Amino acid sequence: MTEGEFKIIFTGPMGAGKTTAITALSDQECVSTDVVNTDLEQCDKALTTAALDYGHIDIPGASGVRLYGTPGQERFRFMWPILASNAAGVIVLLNGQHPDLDEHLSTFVDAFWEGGRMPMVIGVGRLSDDDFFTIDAITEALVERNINPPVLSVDVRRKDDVLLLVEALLCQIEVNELGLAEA
Ligand SMILES: Nc1nc2c(ncn2[C@@H]2O[C@H](COP(=O)(O)OP(=O)(O)OP(=O)(O)O)[C@@H](O)[C@H]2O)c(=O)[nH]1
Ligand SMILES: [Mg+2]
Repeated sequence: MTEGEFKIIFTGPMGAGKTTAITALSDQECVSTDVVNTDLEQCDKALTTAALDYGHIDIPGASGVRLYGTPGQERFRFMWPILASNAAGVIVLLNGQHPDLDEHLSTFVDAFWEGGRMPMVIGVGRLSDDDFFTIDAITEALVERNINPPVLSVDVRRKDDVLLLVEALLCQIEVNELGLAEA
């Protein structure tokens, strides 16, 4: 990694849009490891990530940010800690319309939260403009766990939406660093 650069992770269940988000945001050609999706029951789409996604952005006034996407499928779960190693923060993407939304939230928060050490932002996709209920329900579920990462609605196909998630995460990273410095 070039000095001053840091890495952030996009994670979440299959089809939440990790590959789409990194592709929308990256200012370099992305590396993708998508293969044919044989698990159409879990998510009806042609391809699925087998190892990782990789992209990169320059943030004005800050250093470069390396963007890594995890696979969503549990069978590639062994990649999650490998990718999370040395990460500055994690963006959990969820499909707000999925019937297993609660389970997805628990699975990915538990896997990446690291007892509060990992700065985190939750991005919820596929919500209608007037769906405040889902964001509230997710926020409440997180409060019940005594954690309060920002929860934002996102369309992963829109670069500006994804950039907002990254900026929110950069704020969380800064807050964490200040907290550590004061501790
Ligand atoms: N119509 C619609 N499609 C969406 C929306 N958000 C995401 N998508 C689509 O959902 C799909 C998400 O696929 P991927 O980006 O491959 O998802 P992933 O999270 O990388 O999935 P895995 O690698 O399999 O874990 C893409 O085809 C997106 O275009 C939305 O709000 N509306
Ligand atoms: Mg993917």
